[in-house]
Amino acid sequence: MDRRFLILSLLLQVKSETHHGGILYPRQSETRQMVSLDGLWNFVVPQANNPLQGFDEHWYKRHLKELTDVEVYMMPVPSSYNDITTSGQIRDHVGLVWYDRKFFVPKSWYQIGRVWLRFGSVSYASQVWINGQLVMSHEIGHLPFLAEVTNFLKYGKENLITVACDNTLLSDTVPQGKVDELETGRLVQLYSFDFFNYAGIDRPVTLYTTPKNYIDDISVATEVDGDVGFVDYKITYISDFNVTCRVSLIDKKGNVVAMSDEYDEPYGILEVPNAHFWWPYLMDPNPGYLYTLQVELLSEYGDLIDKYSQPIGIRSVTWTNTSLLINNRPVYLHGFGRHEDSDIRGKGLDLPLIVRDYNLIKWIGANAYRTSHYPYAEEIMDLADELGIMIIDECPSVNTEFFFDTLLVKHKNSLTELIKRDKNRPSVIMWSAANEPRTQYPIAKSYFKEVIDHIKNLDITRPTTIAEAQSVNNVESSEFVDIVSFNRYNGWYANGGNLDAIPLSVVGEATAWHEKFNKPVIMQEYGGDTLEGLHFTPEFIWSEEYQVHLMSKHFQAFDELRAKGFFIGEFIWNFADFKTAQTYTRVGGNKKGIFTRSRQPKSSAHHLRKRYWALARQLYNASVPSDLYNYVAGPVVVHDEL
Ligand code: GCB
Repeated sequence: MDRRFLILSLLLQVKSETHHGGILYPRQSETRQMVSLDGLWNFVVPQANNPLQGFDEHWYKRHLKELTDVEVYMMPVPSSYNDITTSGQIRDHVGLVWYDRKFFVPKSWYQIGRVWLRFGSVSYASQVWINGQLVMSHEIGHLPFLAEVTNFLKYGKENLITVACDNTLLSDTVPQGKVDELETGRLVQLYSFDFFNYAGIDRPVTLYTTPKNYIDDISVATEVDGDVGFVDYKITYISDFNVTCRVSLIDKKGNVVAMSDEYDEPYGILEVPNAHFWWPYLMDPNPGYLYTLQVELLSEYGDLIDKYSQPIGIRSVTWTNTSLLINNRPVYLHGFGRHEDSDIRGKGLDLPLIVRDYNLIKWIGANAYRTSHYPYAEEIMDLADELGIMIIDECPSVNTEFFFDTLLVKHKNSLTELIKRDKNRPSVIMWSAANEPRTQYPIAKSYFKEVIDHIKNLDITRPTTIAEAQSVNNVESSEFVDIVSFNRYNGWYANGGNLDAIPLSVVGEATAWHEKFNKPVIMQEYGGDTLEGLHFTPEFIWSEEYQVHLMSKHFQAFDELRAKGFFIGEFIWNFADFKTAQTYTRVGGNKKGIFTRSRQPKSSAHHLRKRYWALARQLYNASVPSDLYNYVAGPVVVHDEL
């Protein structure tokens, strides 16, 4: 095997060393402490002629700052590394990069129980050392991983953490890619998906403690009946002596509204009379109501051993062959496909950006989005839970072209990790198993049957979908999903410059999907690139006017489809402009956003806002914002009356 591709396979061989238990979000409590390792790390790219330099020279055993034959950069964590420096080589680097930093562990943590190290995600594959010793490896970006590091740390002293991160995508990674070598010998990463392959430690890094005997995982499923809510919970824990689990449900005012029974088993059902249900944004004046499920692990003498508080929402999700229902009320999804993407930090978590995004989502009157084309940061998902935004949660399988067993294993792993992470989120109302896989190939049939069966083995409480680009007549996978989704670019990739055929095409295609599969249908992507500030009347492709008209033609189709009773959602592609690989079809990236990359509205955003609020008023009787329409003219004054 080519020495340059060795790294990824090296990383993967040690995968079994990662933790197999729960992946609960780190939270402080009476029994748990936390230290953030975010901040400025050291960052090094190996010499181009020796990609394995870090391994050859045991970089994990020394401080990167001491290296003299490579440049040592400052690198913020969390962030993608690609756009931070001024080097094109770093932006387009293929293969390994190295990070390290020193950190202090309090003396009081010695014999506190256990210390854990958790990464929100590292893209794409990584190995982690503490004080020169390997502690974990992980493959697949956009998902958290952790390991217990109790015995690797020096207490009351300085410690060194080193991370090797590899962004190489090959035919057996999720998503797939291919590496080519230019005549100059430089490696180039190729991929068919349409967003920049950002990499690095892009989400928070946390060190936290648990007692030796601890709560490992919490799983919750909720139901509603009239105004009663039911919370079905299961707790897993690690303990070397007998313990009980006391579970209390606490409302927003701090009142305990339900508790586990006297036996305090690690499973049970809480009944909540007059429950505040979790409602989607716009369907209720108080959307996104969250309770706290407080779990206490107690010794047989009643002493507190461990405590963890999990936010939960009480709601039901059900579906038929024509509709999707939350708390037994049909919902119509109106929102976006999105990306984690912004200037400079790439896919790195950025709190100002994500709060701005949710403010725009609320401003525009959307009630849903899909995490196209990978799981988003937990902090982003937390806000969806809190604000009542419905999420179609997608795993990182995008544009898969070649199907084989080792890939299937990784694809299923990504879903296992995603569902483990997001299973308790009320905002997650559907799992998306893939975006635009090449499901025209016969082999895709057995592959996706297994993928969907796998999801169903892990979670039967939510419907499944795949965002399809194939035509209704040659798709091999839609028979397995609960909800049919399709992406189509009428007036853009098909019939660019001609908008008049859109309503007929969209109505015809959506109806054909429903007639063939007898399932509810969502249009997951439609849209057209638009250069902010480019204006033409009559509308002309790439102008703001063209995007507005393209949307209006789709709105006509959507209204016709809604009247037919099986059409349950419209998602404009995309929420905001985003960066892609360099290609002559993309001017500085994909410009299909209705917001610019810096999150300012194009004309289309104002247009979409009027529709989404009109839907909210029509469907849920929501009161529309006072600034939706600008004042134009008062009542007509008849001359004779003067
Ligand atoms: C698609 C893909 C999306 C692209 C979009 C486009 O079908 O799902 O990732 O960005 O088309 O703009 O071409």
